[in-house]
Amino acid sequence: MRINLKEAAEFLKSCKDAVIITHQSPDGDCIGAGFALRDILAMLGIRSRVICSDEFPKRYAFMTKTGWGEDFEPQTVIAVDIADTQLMGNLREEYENKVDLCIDHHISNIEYAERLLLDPDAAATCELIYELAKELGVELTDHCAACIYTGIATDTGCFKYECTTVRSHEIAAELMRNHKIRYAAINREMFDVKSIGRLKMERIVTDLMEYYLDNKVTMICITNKILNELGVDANDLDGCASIPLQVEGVEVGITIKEREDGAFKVSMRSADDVNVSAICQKLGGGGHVKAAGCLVTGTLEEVKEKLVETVRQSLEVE
Ligand SMILES: [Mn+2]
Repeated sequence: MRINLKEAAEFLKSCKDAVIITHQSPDGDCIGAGFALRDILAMLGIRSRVICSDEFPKRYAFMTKTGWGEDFEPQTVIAVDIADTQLMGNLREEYENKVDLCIDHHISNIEYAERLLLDPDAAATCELIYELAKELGVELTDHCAACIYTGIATDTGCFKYECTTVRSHEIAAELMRNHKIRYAAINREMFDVKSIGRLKMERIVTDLMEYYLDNKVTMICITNKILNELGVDANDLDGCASIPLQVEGVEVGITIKEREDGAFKVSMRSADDVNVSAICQKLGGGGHVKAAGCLVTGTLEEVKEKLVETVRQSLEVE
């Protein structure tokens, strides 16, 4: 059932002993939303605990320093920034049918929760958390403000993606006006700082970049062999899908990553007009207009050929 902000605030006020689920491959928005919500619930005198199927990347450690939460038998299950129960990872089985409230901004939300607060116009779930706090009349701590700021900053690519709205800027401004947030340090940590493994990987990726269709399509293939040789882990791959789009004149950037089982996970990004969600749907996947993905099987050569051909057909139609 869809509910509005007021109803979600009422629900939060009356809930108790809540687990807050964040999605697999956690990002700044779900972590920020989870830990900000935990702060807000604490101010209402409600115990909560944040959980996730995966470990958090190190750069988000400042958000977890207030603690993951208390130990209790959950009475309430809240999901933040989770559009589909599949994204719960190994927590799915336990929680998929038990979510009392989902707070989300993905238009693709499959409405699995008992109550859903969804605003597809919000750039980040953290914007909804901020509005809930206001609705509840809760005075934010600086930590809570920093978590919300981080969620908005990361989901908007530091306020530069198209999803960024007046409201994103207004909330960030209100947070900066009323709180001590180390925003320069946070943004440096989120957007500029790279692990050595990541830098090595970017170098290799740039070397390996392939160009198709008059350089309108760029592609990088990250095989398990490359990962093993470099000794880089999954965290180093975070955000890699945006690299092929950095090339001048490119329309579609494709990143192929080999999975353990030999299938290839494809991330597709569009620089401007091309709808990559439609392209990925043809290959059994989906996503957003400018960022989508799919899973393709076959040899690497077959996969590449299939991808280039599908993109070529779509470019021709336009
Ligand atoms: Mn989000």
